[in-house]
Amino acid sequence: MKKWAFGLLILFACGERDERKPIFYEGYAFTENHLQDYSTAGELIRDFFRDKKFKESYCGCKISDGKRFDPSECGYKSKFSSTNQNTRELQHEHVVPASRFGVYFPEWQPNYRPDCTSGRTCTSKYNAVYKKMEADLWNLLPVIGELNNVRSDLPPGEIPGERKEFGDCDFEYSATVFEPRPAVRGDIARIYFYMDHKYPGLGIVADDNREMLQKWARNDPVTRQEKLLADFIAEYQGYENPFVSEDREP
Ligand SMILES: [Ca+2]
Repeated sequence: MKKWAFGLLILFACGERDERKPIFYEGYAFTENHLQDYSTAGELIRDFFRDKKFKESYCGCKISDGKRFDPSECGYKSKFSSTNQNTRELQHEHVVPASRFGVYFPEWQPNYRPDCTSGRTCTSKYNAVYKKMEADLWNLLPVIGELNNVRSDLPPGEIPGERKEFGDCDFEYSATVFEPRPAVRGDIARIYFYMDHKYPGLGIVADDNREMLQKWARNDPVTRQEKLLADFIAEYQGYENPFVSEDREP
């Protein structure tokens, strides 16, 4: 092949690849400290909660050692199984579900590569930007494993009535939304506003949830636990969530 023709071919191939490349994340900036691994992020959050006598988010149960919680005072009872490990374990919930931003990556699409078993594993394996988004400490809260499973990818919302299915724990869910207890609604709203601000173009906060999240943030101002966690994350990751630190009106 002639040199110029080869060059043209390369140019064409690059041009074609550029066209297919998703542009939504090109402007996303990460600090040097930003983790690239979700499990390390979870461990860091777990370390933060060790020995602080803080509360897990969905039921307000006291966290005993970063990995477990004490169900005696918060009234949580498992719905699905008392022998299920997840009912006793604390996990680190993506407040904005990973699928909420993951679906925008080409690697998330079915059959992206033959070695991929799911969109999530594939995107974690092949997309460095996604990995960082998934490991963003600002998006993690400690919650009871069972409720993490139940919440799954449901968006936050309000459910009429008070149908409690986990003992006295004020956590409700339907086929379309989950409703957290009032004391953590502001925390969740401020995380949604952070994620929308940090990763624009994905509609994380949009017309259908903006007003409710603004109301949640107003009615549940920043508390000591939320502030201390924010200080820890800001020091580690290198920047603040302005909706927590500056009390910025979302
Ligand atoms: Ca709160």
